[in-house]
Amino acid sequence: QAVTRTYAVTGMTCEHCVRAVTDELAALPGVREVRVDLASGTATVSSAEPLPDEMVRAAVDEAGYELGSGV
Ligand code: 9UX
Repeated sequence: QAVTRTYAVTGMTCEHCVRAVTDELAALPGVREVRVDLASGTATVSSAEPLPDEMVRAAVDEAGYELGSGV
């Protein structure tokens, strides 16, 4: 069954930011669904298997933003 986790993402200020983060996270292996919310600064990712934190961090960094601590 899928694993769903919500991450804090800092630095997003517009819908283009949201798109960039969404696209990077969606490209990770086994990802089924990504929902990035600008207002709360969160990204919720559903994946077939748990994603290593460093993989998620690298994807958010690649998009130009930063993974925050906690949810
Ligand atoms: Mo959202 Mo534009 O950061 O640089 S305001 S993409």
